[in-house]
Amino acid sequence: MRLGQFVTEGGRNPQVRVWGETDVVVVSAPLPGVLRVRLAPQARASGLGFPRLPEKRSFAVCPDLPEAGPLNVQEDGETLRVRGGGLTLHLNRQTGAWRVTEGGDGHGTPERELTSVPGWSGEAPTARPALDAERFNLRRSRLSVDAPDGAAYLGFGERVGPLDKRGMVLTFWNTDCYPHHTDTDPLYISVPFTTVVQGEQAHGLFVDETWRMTADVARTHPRELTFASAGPELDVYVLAGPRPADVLRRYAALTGHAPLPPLWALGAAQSRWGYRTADDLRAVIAGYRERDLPLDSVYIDIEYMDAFKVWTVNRTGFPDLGAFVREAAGQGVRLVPIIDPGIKLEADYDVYEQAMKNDYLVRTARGDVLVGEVWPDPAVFPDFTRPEVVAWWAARHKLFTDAGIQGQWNDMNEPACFSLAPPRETEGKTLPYDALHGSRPHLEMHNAYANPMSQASRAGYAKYSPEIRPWILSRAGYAGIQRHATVWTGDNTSSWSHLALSLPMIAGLGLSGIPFAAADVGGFGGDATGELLARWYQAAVGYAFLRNHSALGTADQEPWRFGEPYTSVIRAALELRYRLLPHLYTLAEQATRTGLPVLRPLALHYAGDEDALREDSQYLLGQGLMVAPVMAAGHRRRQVYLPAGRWAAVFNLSEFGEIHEGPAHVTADAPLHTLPLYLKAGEALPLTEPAAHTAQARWPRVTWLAHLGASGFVGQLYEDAGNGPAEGRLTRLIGDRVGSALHVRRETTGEAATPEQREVLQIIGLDPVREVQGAAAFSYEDGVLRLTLPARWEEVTVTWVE
Ligand code: MIG
Repeated sequence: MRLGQFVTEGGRNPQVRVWGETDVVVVSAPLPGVLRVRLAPQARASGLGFPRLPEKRSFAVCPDLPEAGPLNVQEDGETLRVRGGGLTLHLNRQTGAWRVTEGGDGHGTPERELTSVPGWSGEAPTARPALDAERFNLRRSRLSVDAPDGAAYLGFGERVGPLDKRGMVLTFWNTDCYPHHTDTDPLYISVPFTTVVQGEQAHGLFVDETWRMTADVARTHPRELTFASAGPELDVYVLAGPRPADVLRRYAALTGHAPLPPLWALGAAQSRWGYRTADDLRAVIAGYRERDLPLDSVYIDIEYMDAFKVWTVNRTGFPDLGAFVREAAGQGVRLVPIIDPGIKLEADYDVYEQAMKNDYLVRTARGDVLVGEVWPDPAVFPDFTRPEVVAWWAARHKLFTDAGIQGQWNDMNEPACFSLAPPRETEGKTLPYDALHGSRPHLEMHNAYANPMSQASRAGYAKYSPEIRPWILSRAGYAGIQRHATVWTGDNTSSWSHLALSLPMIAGLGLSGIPFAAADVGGFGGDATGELLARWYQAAVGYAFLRNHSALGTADQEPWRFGEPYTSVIRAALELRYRLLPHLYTLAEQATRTGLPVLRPLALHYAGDEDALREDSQYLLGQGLMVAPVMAAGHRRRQVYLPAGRWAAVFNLSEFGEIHEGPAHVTADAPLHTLPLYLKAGEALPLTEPAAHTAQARWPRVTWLAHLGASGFVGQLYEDAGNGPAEGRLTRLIGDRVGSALHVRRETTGEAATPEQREVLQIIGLDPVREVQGAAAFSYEDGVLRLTLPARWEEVTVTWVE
């Protein structure tokens, strides 16, 4: 028998441990609807402490989870049944095969299988520690999971290609790759988590291993998903649905909710690798302001440093950083400097000296400090996997907080390394598999590297600027990165294919538990055109954040660089973004509680609809606003898919047109200045007026745009100071439809309403109005009712002619 014995242990965190001659399985129920199955094949030979497994330090799972749930164990011949968190593991002790089911607990719910694992295996480590990268066994532990016909596999982190990853072989190895293409794998971020959708039902599968890993998603074997890890274990979490949104909610509870970004970070941002001095940045800010283009932040790339030495500022370009931060703030603009992990190896450079003295650096397998090349050359690498290094790095942020900086971007944290001294081959431009983080090989720690680096950034701001809400952007990451940072999709190019690719990439990150993600608007590498940039700004209206960025040596790409009509089209897209901010900020706040991303693939809300499931050229903002950008040169119309429900065309949020009955494929007319948008019946969106930059997320003017549904509509608005603690008020706008009358009221929780707030309510989908009670003024034109609401209004009633 492969797994003969078992024992239930652990007071606070119950677990069932099962073992045989060589293998160990540990089962627990960390959260309701989540079962953890830790598999350690060949545990005896791996020296893992057989038949017990050592405590695991996860970079993904929240360190402060509540106590795990109780477990109930039943022996049934060779099958062991472990029930916990509402799920049941059925483990065949003869073969090691297992399944996880839900229901069937005698409470009337039929048993339903979530996942089935016919096999898992491992190989004992090689006798001698390998010095040569080629001798690492990259497929040391393997797990095969049944992949039923028709099941779709969403998520899996940062990937190109379609939303459904079925038929792809994915590698988990964070890679600085430039340029990437529509079939490049891997990229910068590794999240071994997928939501499996079968018909109406979904469940999640998360393999919490930072070791280099691959997932063969039913490619080699059409009905088998196979994970192969270079590590000794497979730490598997099965997450219940039933809907994709439930899977994401559970995954967020397990790996952490993203903190709320400050409002300014959601406004327009301008960046370029090539702005060298404070004067360059002044000119950029002036360029925006002169042309009445909204702008909230400017990013500062590596040239602000002194010889690419992190935590230094070159005094020629930036004679007084603090003064410049204040000057920009006076124009409503925040500065966001870059930080790279590589430290220049240079005598008397204090960052290097401290790191050397305290033994904070990554070492070679032979024990020397590892020396590579990044922008600083030669460069050494902090070992962020150790807490003392995180604390030290956090303290360095004082350079920024003293200057009044409130956000930064952590780049090159895969970590990227251009070459090694002495030269060696590596997989991707990074450190060798056998480099050492303390006693752990890089092969194990590589994918984790960016998480503690961004954790350090967050800790730095928390310590030195506790009153502000920091904005941390990271290029690389592992599962759980959302607790520490937001991410961007790295070095894309100024091409139509990359514009289109940005949507499934961002949506896929959202489906991987990272709700705040965006691509560089206009494209990083190569030269943009006016049309591309204009269409990109339109498509990006619902990116979680909106940063125009481009590479050194490429054509200028600020919004005005291509002249008219492009500048005006881009201004209109930016104004649309600012009008949408109350809705986007409300979605952002929801993301911090539900794990649902800001930019949502249709799959999230219409998983049972085959057309919606794989649609990746459109997205939803919330449940009810469909965004269908034009993403091809010269195109002036496009096909749009509208799932079940009624959808009103609300192009540019100002041109109200036809109402469509979904599911339907419709054609949208979209000349250059038009972004096709559709609002679902039953939804109300909070909007405001455009502004030069953001202020507080307490909007002096709110326009609710509602589409009347069969039972009325509902809208939500979250408001707070836009910075500092995320404590604000939530307003629900409720329209109840009773016959040919509509009663509108609002419910507010949290702090009192801003007295000077002025609200307007626009309602689409009404028949000619007969009477309005409770509004200060109203008009009815072309099927749109516009109501001006009096201060402190309580209820408005509309009746109409049926
Ligand atoms: O090797 O800092 O993805 O956004 O402008 C390139 C220069 C390093 C890569 C980042 C990009 C940034 C660039 N960096």
